[in-house]
Amino acid sequence: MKNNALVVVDMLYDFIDGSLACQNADNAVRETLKFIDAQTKGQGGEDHEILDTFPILFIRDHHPADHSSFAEQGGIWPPHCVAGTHGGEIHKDLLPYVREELTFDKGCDRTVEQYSGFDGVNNAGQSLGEILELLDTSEVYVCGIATEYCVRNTCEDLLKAGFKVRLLKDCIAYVDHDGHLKALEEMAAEGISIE
Ligand code: VGL
Ligand code: ZN
Repeated sequence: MKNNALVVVDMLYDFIDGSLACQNADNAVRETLKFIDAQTKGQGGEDHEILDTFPILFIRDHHPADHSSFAEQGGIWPPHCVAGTHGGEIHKDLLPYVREELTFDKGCDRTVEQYSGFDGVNNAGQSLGEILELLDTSEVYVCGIATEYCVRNTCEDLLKAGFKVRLLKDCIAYVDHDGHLKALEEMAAEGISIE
């Protein structure tokens, strides 16, 4: 049997309405919830029971307060998604679907920038790729923030690892609209399915 999963990239408050608020973020969260709902149709039961048949994996940008990507340290971004702050938390409407072992943190090392969810690890030190293999996943839906950075890098690494990647275009937010469109075009050319 073919197993599907959903990877939700960085749907965190700093990217939604915080220091690095992205365009279309509120809408992307709403559309993601609709997509998850559509997967549960006919199943009945509680929200979290969907996870037994359709795993949902969450990526979190999770920086120390002095991360090298921050402007104060010579980086290109305002401070964002600092571990332990509200800005680094997953949007509350998605929390019913969050499981600790399916949550992967990246950018935790001060000196390293990590845009790809593939670099994230869960609290047991397991990587996203490792867990997708364990779940016997072949097709991965991707949504989240931001198209040009973490969404793109995550999709490309998933593709390289051999997964069929289906990017949900209504469920993503972006830093710049033109950059978003260009990234979608380039990802489509690479073999990522834009849906
Ligand atoms: C991201 C900028 C800085 C992202 C993360 O999630 O796309 N962008 N850190
Ligand atoms: Zn970051």
